[in-house]
Amino acid sequence: MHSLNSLTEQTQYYIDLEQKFGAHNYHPIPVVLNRGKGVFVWDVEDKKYYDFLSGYSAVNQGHCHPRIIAALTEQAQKLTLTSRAFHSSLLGEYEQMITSYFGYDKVLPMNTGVEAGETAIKLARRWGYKVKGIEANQAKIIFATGNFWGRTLAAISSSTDPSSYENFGPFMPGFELIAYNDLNALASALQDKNVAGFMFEPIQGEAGVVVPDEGYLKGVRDLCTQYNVLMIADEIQTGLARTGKMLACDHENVRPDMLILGKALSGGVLPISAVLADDEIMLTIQPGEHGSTYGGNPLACAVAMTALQVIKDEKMEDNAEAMGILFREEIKKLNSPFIELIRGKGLLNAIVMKHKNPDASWALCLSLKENGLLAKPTHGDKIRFAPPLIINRDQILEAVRIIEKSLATL
Ligand code: IF1
Repeated sequence: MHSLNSLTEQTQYYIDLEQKFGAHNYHPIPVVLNRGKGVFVWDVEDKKYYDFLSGYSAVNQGHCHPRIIAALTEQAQKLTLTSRAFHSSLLGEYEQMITSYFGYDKVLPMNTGVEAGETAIKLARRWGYKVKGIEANQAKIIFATGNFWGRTLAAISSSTDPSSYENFGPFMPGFELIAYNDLNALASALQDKNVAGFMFEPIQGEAGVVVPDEGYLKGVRDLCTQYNVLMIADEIQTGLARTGKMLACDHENVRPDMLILGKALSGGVLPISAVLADDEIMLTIQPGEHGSTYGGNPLACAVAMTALQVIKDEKMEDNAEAMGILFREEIKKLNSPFIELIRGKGLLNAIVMKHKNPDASWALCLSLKENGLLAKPTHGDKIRFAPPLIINRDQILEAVRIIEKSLATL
């Protein structure tokens, strides 16, 4: 735990407000931010930090990317929401752009990541009944242990993390769990004719950046094809150049039947998510059978089109690949007795701490904050390091120096 009295009264003032008037559903690092630009954020004391969390990969393009902010502010003066009761001039153009960008027939626009996950499950069930011929209300979706795809009752029904599901039951039926990175487990689960889909993360983010073996994604693709089960890739955290390719699935050249995007689809500006699929799946939902108030709103369309364009224009995939290799190499060179290992792809990395003290990762993150870098532990002994994809070589090297300095305080 941090010693509160060491925080300045400004920071303390804002933390106290949240403590008094906000739900206590988070335990943040004790820093109060009020400005962001590129790879940096500033706190209320005007102290500057490297952001190595990037809004959990929502800020891949960097904080307040000028082109994305320009798209936001320009569209905000014109038209922000029509609802889907009417057409808008931006929705069709956005749909055309994102479907050709990723190579799918159609897109269903939603807002948060978990809504997109729910949408994908509804589409998979509907496809299961209408196309695969599964008996009514018998459709099953397979998930991997250690998954995280949000906080709704359906999402926590597939969770293996007690802090996600405990005392929130009863749970959604028709969900089954298998071990992650285990093709035998998947093959046996898919024997069941009632299975409509396998929904998984190509790299598990919340679980602590768990990278499956080479060949896992290809194996999933082949098994789903063989057993006529939809391969549903949740790329909300791994997509949009984060892992050094536009999609994590691109590392093995596999094309999921359904692609789920969120987070950086807006560059961290507002919640935008999407499910992409071909007609056989997408058209199993007809008018009036699914939607949302803000899904596909003109403001989101303008922001998302620019957020997608800048990823390509600024070659963020290549930079993420190169800077990720540099980061992992430099961390390994530290040879720290407190680091068990570092793992990841592109700029989605995590260190696994080796320390008898369970609070070591929290203490390290507090020290990193003192030294000008923001990161947060995930699941105890792992610390995710995921800066915006625009970070350059000098900034990576400076960040590693900060990490080295903080490790020395343990
Ligand atoms: C929070 C975790 C990460 C996601 C994947 C769907 C969603 C997420 C792969 C749902 C959201 C966020 C939620 C956020 C912290 C962050 C997170 F720690 F919670 F698990 F990244 F690992 N699929 N992940 O990672 O998207 O509905 O939130 O827009 O504070 O809960 P959402």
